Amino acid sequence: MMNRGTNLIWYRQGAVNWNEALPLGNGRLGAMVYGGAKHERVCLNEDTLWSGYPMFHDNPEAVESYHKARELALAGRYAEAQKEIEQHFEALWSQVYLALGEISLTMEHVGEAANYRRALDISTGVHKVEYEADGVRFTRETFVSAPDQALVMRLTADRAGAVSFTANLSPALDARVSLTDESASFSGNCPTYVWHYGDPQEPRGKIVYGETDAEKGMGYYAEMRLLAEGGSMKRQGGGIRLKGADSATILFNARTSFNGWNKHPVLEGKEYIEPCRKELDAAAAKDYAALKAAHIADHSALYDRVEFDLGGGEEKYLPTDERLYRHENGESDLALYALYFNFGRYLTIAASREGTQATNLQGIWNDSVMPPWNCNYTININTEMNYWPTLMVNLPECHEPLVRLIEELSESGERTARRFYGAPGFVSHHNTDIWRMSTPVGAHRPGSASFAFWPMSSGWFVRHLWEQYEYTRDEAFLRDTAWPVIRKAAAFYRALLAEDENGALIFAPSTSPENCYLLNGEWLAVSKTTTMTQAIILDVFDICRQAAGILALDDELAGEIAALIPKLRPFGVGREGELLEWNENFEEVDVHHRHISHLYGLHPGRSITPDATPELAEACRVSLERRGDESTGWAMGWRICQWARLRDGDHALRLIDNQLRTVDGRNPSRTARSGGMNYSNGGGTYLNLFDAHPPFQIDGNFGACAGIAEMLLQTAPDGALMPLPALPSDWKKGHIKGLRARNGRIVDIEWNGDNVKVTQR
Ligand code: FUC
Repeated sequence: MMNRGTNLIWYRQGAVNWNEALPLGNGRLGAMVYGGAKHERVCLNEDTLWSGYPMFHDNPEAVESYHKARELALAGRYAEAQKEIEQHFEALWSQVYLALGEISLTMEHVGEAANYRRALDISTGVHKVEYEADGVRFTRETFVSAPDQALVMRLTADRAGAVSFTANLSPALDARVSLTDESASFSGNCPTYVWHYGDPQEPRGKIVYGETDAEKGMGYYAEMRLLAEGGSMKRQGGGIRLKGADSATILFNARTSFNGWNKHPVLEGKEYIEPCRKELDAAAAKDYAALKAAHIADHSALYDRVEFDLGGGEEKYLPTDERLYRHENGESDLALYALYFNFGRYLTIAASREGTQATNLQGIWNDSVMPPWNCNYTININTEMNYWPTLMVNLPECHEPLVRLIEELSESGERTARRFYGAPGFVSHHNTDIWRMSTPVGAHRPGSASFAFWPMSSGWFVRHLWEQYEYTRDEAFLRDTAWPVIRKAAAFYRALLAEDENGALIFAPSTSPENCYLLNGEWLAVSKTTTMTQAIILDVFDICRQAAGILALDDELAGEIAALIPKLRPFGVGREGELLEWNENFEEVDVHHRHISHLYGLHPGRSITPDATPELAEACRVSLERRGDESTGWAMGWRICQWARLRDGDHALRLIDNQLRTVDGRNPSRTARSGGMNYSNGGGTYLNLFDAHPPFQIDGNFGACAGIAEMLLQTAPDGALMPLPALPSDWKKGHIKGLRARNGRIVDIEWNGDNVKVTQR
């Protein structure tokens, strides 16, 4: 029997805004369901709907500029190094992930709805609305099916002939719309480029559509079909009116011309209109019960792998918004932690399936054509965080979209290594998109080096390939997929290492993502090196060494790289005992900064542990204390993981509690959608359990999910299990079943006070 308290998200009212709607998805198609009784609204997405086409933002000045900046940084002339980078090294911005459109339904019942409820069962991926109106009981079930590649909505009533509504399908972009008595569709091409509000070149924002085929963006086609038992259907106005049916089914599908990261979506685009229609034909040929059964079987095969229970009382049956409000007022709800953890697993299954695109800043759910931060892949933390729980919660197949992104980036990034650094191997910076942009953004924008000059994501991604191996012990994967990328990433850093004043090896210049220090009253980001840079390079070299050993490779480069490890500049400790963030003990602009990049070695890296390097672990603790427990959504998610690695369960729980504070989305100044972005404190959770940066950003959901898994199970470097390494004192009794350990085994843990039972499968 499904545990409602840990698997059901439900409300006594419909969503009043997007952050109250509930997400459905099959990895490719995404839907946000509002569930209103009289008015239903479903915002739609397709995960390949991006602006632009393959472009390489070249900068012919870059190599020379990089070497100038390097000399300046090595000489301690940081302000000049930063200016050099911002004026001559950087290039253009990434493309944008776009909203597709929406389905809206207006019901014809006239009376007020009574006994209303809407619920998403995350164990089945089925959303259900139920209410009474005009003396009739109505139900509306929605899911997005992976086996049948369609959104399916079923409307029923307990009185014959009572289902009457008008359905509309509307596009978010400029599109051609067409309508029959049973179906509505639209098609078009995505913009070539979207200028964001506030961009120095187009401050008011601008959407540019191409004229010629070569300039046009992604082709797309979307179609909604209505099927009804009884009644009559007819197009009317811009929609389809269904009158007097016993029940009805709505099917929706969309496809684009996307044909790979390096293929022009029009000149070399894939067929998409016919395939989309054919998939709908096939779905329409099945009855609703068969569609639903196939969907649930597919979803639960992934979801049921893990089970988490902390007990809890009757409060777990309350509506989700009431539970959140109670919880932030200090009332106990242990099952809420399990629900929030399960929601992270649910979002992974709904947004990242084999063959689909990796999850972006909003997963796959976005209702804007000018979304915050382009709704792109921000790869200086956010995309990585999206995938932190995936392997731990035993969803290795859901990691595939990220692995593919990394492989493709390692191809596009070869050109960037060559054209921007004159170096071998590959490199990527802090943003990417569906076209696998690997160049630095920010051109000519003062201050941009703090985020744009960051050639380290290629190194961070090596860790993801390595972890895929650690958790699955798949040597063929390590050899055929991971190794070539690991080697190329290592080759890039190796070629560019410099010596610091003590002869230790560093990568210069460097930044610590998005953070700044004060020097002579000036905010600066660029310095000689940073702790994160060194930690990532150490990680890459160490993984390279280990992988070459496991694969028994006789590889000259791997041998040279292993020999460089002891020469890398070690981590430093600052005046207050904190882990040093830059190469010097600079005065920080913001001690509470959201990024905790310098702690990379503690998490997600493994070079700092309380056992092997207790002094450094202690320095990380001081750093975390100084940064504080208040931050943006994702930044609290990262802190949960860090505290778990420090084995302080009570502190980790304090961060989870902070992250579960509501940002209810009704107050625009706290909501910060589309326009303002909150860069400091104020993060939390929307009423639909989405993470609030604010605005909505999905990484925090995954960071917290991973943090909870880290609190319950870690694996020591020698492969030994560490059950319950950071168990909060409030979690007295419970079980977690089905997590994966780094030795590739499945682990069940049950505990009751000091009594702990661990089983490996
Ligand atoms: C990073 C963060 C911001 C935000 C953005 C999308 O740059 O510093 O907080 O999450 O990505």
